Amino acid sequence: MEYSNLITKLLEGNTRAAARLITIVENDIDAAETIIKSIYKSTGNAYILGITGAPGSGKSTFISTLTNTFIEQGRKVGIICVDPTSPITGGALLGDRIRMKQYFTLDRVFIRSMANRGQLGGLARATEDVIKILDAYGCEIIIVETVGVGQSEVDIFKSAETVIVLLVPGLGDDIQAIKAGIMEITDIFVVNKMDFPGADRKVAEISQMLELNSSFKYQSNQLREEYFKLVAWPPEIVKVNSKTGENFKELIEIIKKHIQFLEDTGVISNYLKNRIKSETLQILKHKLQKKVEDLINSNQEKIEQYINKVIEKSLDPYSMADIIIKMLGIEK
Ligand SMILES: Nc1nc2c(ncn2[C@@H]2O[C@H](COP(=O)(O)OP(=O)(O)OP(=O)(O)O)[C@@H](O)[C@H]2O)c(=O)[nH]1
Ligand SMILES: [Mg+2]
Repeated sequence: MEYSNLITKLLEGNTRAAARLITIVENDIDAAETIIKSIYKSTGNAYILGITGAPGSGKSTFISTLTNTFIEQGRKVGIICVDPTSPITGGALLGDRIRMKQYFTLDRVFIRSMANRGQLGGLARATEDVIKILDAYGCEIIIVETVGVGQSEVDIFKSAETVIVLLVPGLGDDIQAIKAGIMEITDIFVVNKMDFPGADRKVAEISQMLELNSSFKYQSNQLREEYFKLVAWPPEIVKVNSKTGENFKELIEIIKKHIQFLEDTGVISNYLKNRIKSETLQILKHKLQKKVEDLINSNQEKIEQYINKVIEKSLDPYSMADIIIKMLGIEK
């Protein structure tokens, strides 16, 4: 098989092979299919941590410090920086790569930036595939960072076992901004820059918001619960200083506690089911769309005739769609 050499090297923990394969799955969905099929059995060992926060909230600094802690524990860490807002890998992320460069020499951290280059099958699909490659490569912890807060994060974080949102002391604007979507899947709220004035007030604000939204505590992780009626995890709040590492011990304890919770309650296997379900749906959508496009391209004359019939009103678009579905060999 075309990629078997690279895959063998990947499974041996070869960094270059991981980088090459990631580039391939990002750019070629057919190749992605071949690659993921053959590495799938070697995946499922990584713990995935999703991290988001407004620009400037300190995500890069926070991730650096957190990664350092994991490395000290002897872990191998993968970091995927996803930017759904940028059509190309932006300067900020490149800057991050340079700032984080110290890790490259350690051979224990693999950093990759991904932007929304209109990936076939979507950015979430590409991210899922990159996660699997890093998992097979031997990363025990995979950190997925996204910029900003919105629906795209919710899709990207579908695979994350723990979701962390970074907020900073000051006006409550960032709280308002995260209310839509991401809120329901947040497991840990981190008030970063605790050395700034107002950190405690921010903690209180978050706590108030969680309580005000009366049923929130019981509805947390709602998006994941929808199908599986999971036991709710009341979100934790912790303040840290990412520059000095202050309170990271506490943070690590909370992360451990969350992992323990997921395992004790069996929630973790529900996450996996949910993830497989949504991932398969995405793949199906893409495959069916491609099949339809291929069919239309190779039956242009016939399609033209049907279009004319619709114009003449002897056919309507719904019936035409049914005919195409029949042509695909799928019964309605
Ligand atoms: N005082 C203080 N400064 C911090 C802390 N964490 C981050 N910073 C500073 O905040 C600024 C922004 O930090 P970044 O880590 O680049 O933030 P970011 O969220 O990655 O920013 P973007 O990538 O632009 O979205 C930098 O100047 C950091 O040094 C902290 O805990 N305390
Ligand atoms: Mg950054």
